[in-house]
Amino acid sequence: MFELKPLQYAYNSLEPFIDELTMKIHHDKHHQTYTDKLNDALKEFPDLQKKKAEDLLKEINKVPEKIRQAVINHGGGFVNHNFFWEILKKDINISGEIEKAITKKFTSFEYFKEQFSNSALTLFGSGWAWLVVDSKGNLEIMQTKNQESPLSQEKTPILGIDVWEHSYYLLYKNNRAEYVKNFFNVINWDKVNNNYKKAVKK
Ligand code: MN3
Repeated sequence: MFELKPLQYAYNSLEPFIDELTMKIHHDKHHQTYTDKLNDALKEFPDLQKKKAEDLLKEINKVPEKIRQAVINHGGGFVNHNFFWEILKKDINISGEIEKAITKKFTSFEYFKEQFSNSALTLFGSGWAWLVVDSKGNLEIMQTKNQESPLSQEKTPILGIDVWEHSYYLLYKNNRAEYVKNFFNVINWDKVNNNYKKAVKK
């Protein structure tokens, strides 16, 4: 059985950029539903229940066809949100190896910001924009639809933004651009830096 971990910080700690009610509904309701539905999908598959959810997504083609789409959707939702809560924190400036790597790859932080924001804004419908490390250790910006995970494409996410409307609609209404702009105030760059170091060490 997969379990929803409590949020490791107060629901209001990302205000004014992400509001308390959005965090409550997003974590306690949406993330809980992905967790429940993942467990539901795996009900008849005790051997799969023992695996790490990340590993199910990495080897998605080994998941029986009957439940594969459910694992993509709800396993993805479970894993993506676990990841998302951890990369959020206010007042953390970019530094360390990730800063060097971003500057090297994108020529400047500002240009990276523009490219990442553009990716988040041009994603049609529901999904995510990501900064990932590919199998050769290179940084790359990518999008995924719905709850699809970069892990299923041999990419390791190190930063991601949820652009489903449930992640911003209460505070920003239809204004995804404002949400994306403010997202840069709540990136936990220390965590992203750790994610990066782990991903390139593999
Ligand atoms: Mn979400």
